[in-house]
Amino acid sequence: MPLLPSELILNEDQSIYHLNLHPEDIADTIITVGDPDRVKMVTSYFDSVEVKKGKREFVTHTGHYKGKRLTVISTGIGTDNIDIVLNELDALVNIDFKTRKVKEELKQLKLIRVGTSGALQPEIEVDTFLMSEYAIGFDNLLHFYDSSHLQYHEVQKAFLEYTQWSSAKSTPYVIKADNELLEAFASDQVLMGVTATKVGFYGPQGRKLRLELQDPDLNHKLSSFRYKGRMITNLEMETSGIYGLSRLLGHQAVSMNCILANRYNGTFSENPEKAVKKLIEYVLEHLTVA
Ligand code: R1P
Repeated sequence: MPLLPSELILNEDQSIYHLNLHPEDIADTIITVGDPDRVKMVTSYFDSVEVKKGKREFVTHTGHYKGKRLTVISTGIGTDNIDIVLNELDALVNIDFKTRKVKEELKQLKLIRVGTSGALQPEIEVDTFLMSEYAIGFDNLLHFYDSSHLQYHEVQKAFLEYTQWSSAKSTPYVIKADNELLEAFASDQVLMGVTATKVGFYGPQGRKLRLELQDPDLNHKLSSFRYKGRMITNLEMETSGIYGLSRLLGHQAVSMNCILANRYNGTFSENPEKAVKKLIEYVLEHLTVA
């Protein structure tokens, strides 16, 4: 059955609804960034940029870096946007827009998130590069998909018990990064961690400006939780959605975080732009071999 116009939405020029892209606009290797301005920061290192498109917070550039075709796309903030970006990127490669049917031969994309993040452990210094081996999702995105087979239920159970989790919030889920990409981006310059993905920047990440928090001790519970020698290392807002949907759709994904804040001891990077640029350079160098 062809996908109905209300389900697979195409613009008048046959580009995909939110991303405003045609299938030929994207490469098989895609860097995702949160901030639309970070797209040009990445492609400023490219030899050439052939595609520059955008709509809303979704800015896309495709070009070549050292002979490799790469796409850089901004997702904006949050896993609700990740739902749109991952489904539409997948549709661009795996759905035939003319017949509106899923292709028989599916393509696998490589997705590398280059984002910023806050550390939860006292010893993780600002400006550190941290690669998310696992994501623990405090968003509810994956619960809307048939995804129970992907989740690490034992860790989830241990976490719920340890934190005495209030069920009024969503149930956290745990997903692993792609092993091949973890290997490709690992080095002694990168710390391996477990990333907590949150649905907000303030309350959900334990920041109190004027509003009282439901659980003021939450960040402490997160940082003191241990499971088989692993600990939750950092907070951000997209990784669990990227890992979960990539696994379900058959794509490879890894999340690289530049630690700008340390939430445990209250410090913030003195030169965040420089730190992010260094992570971009690191990722680009490792991509040419990935
Ligand atoms: C919050 O300031 C934003 O920064 C982090 C969070 O995940 C959230 O998107 O990542 P980016 O710098 O990639 O946007």
